[in-house]
Amino acid sequence: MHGKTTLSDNLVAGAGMISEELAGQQLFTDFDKQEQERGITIFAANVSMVHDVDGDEYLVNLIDTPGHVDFGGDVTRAMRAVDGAVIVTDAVEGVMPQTETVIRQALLERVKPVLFINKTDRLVRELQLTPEQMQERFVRIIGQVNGLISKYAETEFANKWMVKVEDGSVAFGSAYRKWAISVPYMKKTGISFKDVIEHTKKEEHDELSKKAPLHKVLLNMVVKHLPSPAQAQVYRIPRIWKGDETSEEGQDMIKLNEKGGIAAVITKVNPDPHAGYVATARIFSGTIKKGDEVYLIAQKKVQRIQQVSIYKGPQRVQMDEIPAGNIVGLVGLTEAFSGETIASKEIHPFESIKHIFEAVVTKSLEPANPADLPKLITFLKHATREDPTLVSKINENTGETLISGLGELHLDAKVERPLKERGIEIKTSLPIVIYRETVREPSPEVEERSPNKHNRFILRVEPMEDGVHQLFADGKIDEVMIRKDLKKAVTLLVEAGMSRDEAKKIVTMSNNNLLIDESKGVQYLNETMKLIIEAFASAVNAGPLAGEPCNQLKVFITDATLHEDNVHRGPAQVIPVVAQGVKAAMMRAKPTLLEPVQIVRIDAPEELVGNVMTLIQNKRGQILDTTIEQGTAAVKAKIPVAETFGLEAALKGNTEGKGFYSLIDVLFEKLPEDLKMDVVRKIRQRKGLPELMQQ
Ligand SMILES: Nc1nc2c(ncn2[C@@H]2O[C@H](COP(=O)(O)OP(=O)(O)O)[C@@H](O)[C@H]2O)c(=O)[nH]1
Ligand SMILES: [Mg+2]
Repeated sequence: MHGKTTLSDNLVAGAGMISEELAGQQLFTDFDKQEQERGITIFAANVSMVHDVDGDEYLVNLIDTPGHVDFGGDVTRAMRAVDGAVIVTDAVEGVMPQTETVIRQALLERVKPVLFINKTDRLVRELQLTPEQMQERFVRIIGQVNGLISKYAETEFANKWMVKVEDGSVAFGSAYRKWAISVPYMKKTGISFKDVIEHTKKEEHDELSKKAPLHKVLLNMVVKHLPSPAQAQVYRIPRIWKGDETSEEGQDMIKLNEKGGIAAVITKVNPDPHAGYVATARIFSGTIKKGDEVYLIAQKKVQRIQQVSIYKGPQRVQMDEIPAGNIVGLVGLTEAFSGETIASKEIHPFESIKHIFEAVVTKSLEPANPADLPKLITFLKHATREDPTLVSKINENTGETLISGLGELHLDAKVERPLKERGIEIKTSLPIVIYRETVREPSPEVEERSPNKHNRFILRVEPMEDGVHQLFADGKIDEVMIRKDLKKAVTLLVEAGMSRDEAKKIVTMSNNNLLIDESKGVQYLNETMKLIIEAFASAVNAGPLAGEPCNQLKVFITDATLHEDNVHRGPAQVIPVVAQGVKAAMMRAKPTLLEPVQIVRIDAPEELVGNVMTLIQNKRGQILDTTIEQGTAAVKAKIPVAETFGLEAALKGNTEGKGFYSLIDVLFEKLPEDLKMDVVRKIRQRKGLPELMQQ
């Protein structure tokens, strides 16, 4: 709501794609019906346009991204496709939790930020600030943004990517009134803050936007401060691609070689009534031509590209070929999914595009008419392919279809509403919380024997060190690193508090749980390890308490005796046995549940802050911090996700409709022990599992 789409309108109008008059009202990039009805951006929208800046022509590939935290997945994927980001903040509301999340997302992808302080007209008209007060406010917002850049940027970028008024990497203006200024532009044209305030007070918006047209000022800033693909790929490729940089394909991408082999990342997949599916991709090397055959690396498939196009918002313009550095629309890649790497030969895949927040809100879906089940399943398959922050799961035991997302709005906009539009009537449950199972203390060793009595496994479990868990939660270590570069992982793990001896014995990780082999000299263990890994993965996928995914566990293989003949130690003799062993060990290690909690910021009029506090306490929440500024209270609080359903409505009710909340972070914390057994019983009931025997 800070004005990103209105701002995009100005650029689109500046490129002659919509009329100047309609800019700021048409909201060209919010072309989806749902977006127009809800008045928010739900889907990232692409527009390629040519701009003349000081006599030179520039091709700008713009992506207007959603702002609502529930659609954050689209922002994360868009960041992979671009090299620069214009951070838009409302001059009145200032830096909000969403601004922090977007800056974090950009810097994770080494995308350089510049800052546009929008809705400056409100400072004049609503707050009636003097030029000095306006500048004070700008300095504060810029300070907060630079604080976030230094918090999330890597050392080598932190300083040089700070935004500064003097060099024009900050601009101020009004996307709605179509004007903007920056220090370099003020120096060049002589226009001043005083002029701006005068024109705004007299509602001479057209005069002002003629003197300081937003698209011109903003593009000057973009062209001067944001890198071209050639400049950006030098440092972005080593971050997002972990293949051999000295290889031919590595060099082609680092040098943006348009004549090199094709290498690109799919950042979005959209159903299209005419073309079937259109995959949006950022090309990092080579030139994609109509008719090219490309490898879909993760899926080990080859597909032919039938159409190559650039985006003009809702429309696509077909081209014969498009070179590296651009964002394209490709038809023909029916098997592609968001995050897939495509290339003209087998190459190391790009890093997976990981969203900052996990899907923590779940609903079970059931077709009103059972005959629609296949349609529902097909729809969910497509929906999760388009948006990987949606996770769908079918419970084998009950056939229950579960869909998880970042929030209620996410599930409504991307699942429930589109199903309705397709005439697939469904019954949905109330939102369900997915917990995590873990242990509070080390277990004793447990022994499990295979049904044929020929094999014996000794296992034990321990809670993971907090520091180690944080490494996984921050995405600093993942399964690929454990598999491909354990040496590097060991260094990080030891720094985070794990013993070197233990770290070196890690076999694999799954769901932020570790399998560690501390056995010595067990014959045939290596050749049985594949089955043990499968058993471990299935055990941590559904814990013993309530069948919820496990987390923050260390599982140890302490010893084993295995039959010399692998006929007697097949999958049936190993997998269920080891899985049972893990669960038995967990049950003897004070098993407990972790619940997802949200760190939120609640903004409300100062005089109603008491109501907000009461509401938080009634929701088993914890107040972390409260700041009061100019009559507005901002309360930072921690609230269990289980208590956030209906929070929006309760907050509106408690604050005469003036309060609103935004998400800062999502994490998992131990559920209070006195609530545990009641929650376990309810989950088991829902899943149709028998009562848990008393511990
Ligand atoms: N006063 C004022 N309102 C604006 C300005 N820019 C956008 N808006 C309004 O803010 C609301 C949200 O704008 P939108 O572009 O959809 O925000 P987005 O969610 O960031 O894309 C709309 O009602 C706009 O008309 C501005 O510069 N001044
Ligand atoms: Mg928008």
